[in-house]
Amino acid sequence: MKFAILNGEIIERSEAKVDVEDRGYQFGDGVYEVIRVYNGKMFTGTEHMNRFVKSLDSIGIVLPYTMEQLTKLLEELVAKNNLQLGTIYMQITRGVAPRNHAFPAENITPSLVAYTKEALRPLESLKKGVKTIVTEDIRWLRCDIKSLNLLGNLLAKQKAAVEGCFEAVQHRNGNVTEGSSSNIYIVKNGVVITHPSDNLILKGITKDVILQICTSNNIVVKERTFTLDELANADEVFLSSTTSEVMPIIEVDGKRVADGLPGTVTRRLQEAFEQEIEKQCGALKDKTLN
Ligand code: DCS
Repeated sequence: MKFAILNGEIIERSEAKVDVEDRGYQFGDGVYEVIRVYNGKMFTGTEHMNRFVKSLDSIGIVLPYTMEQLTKLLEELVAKNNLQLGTIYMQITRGVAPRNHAFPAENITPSLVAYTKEALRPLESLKKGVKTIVTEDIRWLRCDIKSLNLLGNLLAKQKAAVEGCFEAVQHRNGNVTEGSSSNIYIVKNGVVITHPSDNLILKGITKDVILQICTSNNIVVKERTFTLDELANADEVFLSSTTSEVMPIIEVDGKRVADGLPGTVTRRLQEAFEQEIEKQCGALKDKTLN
C-alpha cells in the first residue's frame, strides 16, 4: 500500500482527494517542488524547502507548517512508502474557495499534497546524451516562481516529444533561457555558460550544485545570456534538473553538438555531481562513468 500526504496527514494514497474548487485545480494557483531521493535520503532537501517557501512567499501563500514539520512529514512519507530511489512530488495551493479570480477575502487553509514515485537514475541517457529541439519561450515573466501553471512548459516539451527528443531548449529573441523542465548550459573553450538566475528562468537547485562544483574544481563558469548562435557553435551542451542530474545534450535541432559525444567538461561535472550525491546520501550502485 502506498501513502500520500494530504493537509498535514499521511493517508492511503487512493484516499488523497481534493475538492473540485481547489484553486490549484481550477487556476494553477499554487507552487510545487520535486525532490530526488537516493538511498532513502533526500538530496538537497533543505535547498528545495527554501525554494518552496520563496515561491510561496512570491504568491502570498503562508505555509501552514514549519519547515521542520514539513521536512519531518516528507521523511515519514519516504519511510512509509519504503522509497529508496525515486522522487517526492509536493505541492501547495491557495486552498478551496468559490471560483473567483481574486484571492478569497477570508483566510482559507492552503492545500498540501505530497506523494512519492520510484524512479531509477536515467543512466543510459546520462552516458549517451540526449537530443533536443529549439523553440520560442512563450511563458510569462515570472519563471523564477515554481508555479503549477506549466502550460508553456508543457507545449514546449510536447514539441520535443513529437520530434522524438528529450527536451526543448527555449529562447527569447534568440537568447537561450532554459529547457521546459531543466536549465541549459553551453561550454566554450572550457568555460561553462548558463543564463543568470533572474525572472526568466527557474533557479535550479541542481544548477546551484553545479555552480559550486565548478568553483571548487577550478572550472570557469559564467552566468550570462547566450545566443542560439553560440548554442549551435558550442563545444559542449548539457542540461540539469533534479531528475536528469547533469545530462549531456548531443543534438540540437537535428544538428550534432561538436562530434556528437558527451564532452569532457560535462563528464567531469557528472563525476563530481555523483560524488556530491554520495556525500549527502551514501554510495550509488551504478555510476555514469562505469
Ligand atoms: N527549469 C524548469 C522550468 C524546471 O521545471 C526545472 C525542474 C528546472 C529548471 C531545474 O530545477 P531543479 O534543478 O531544481 O530540478 N523541474 C522539475 C520538474 O518539474 N520535474 O522534475 C524537476
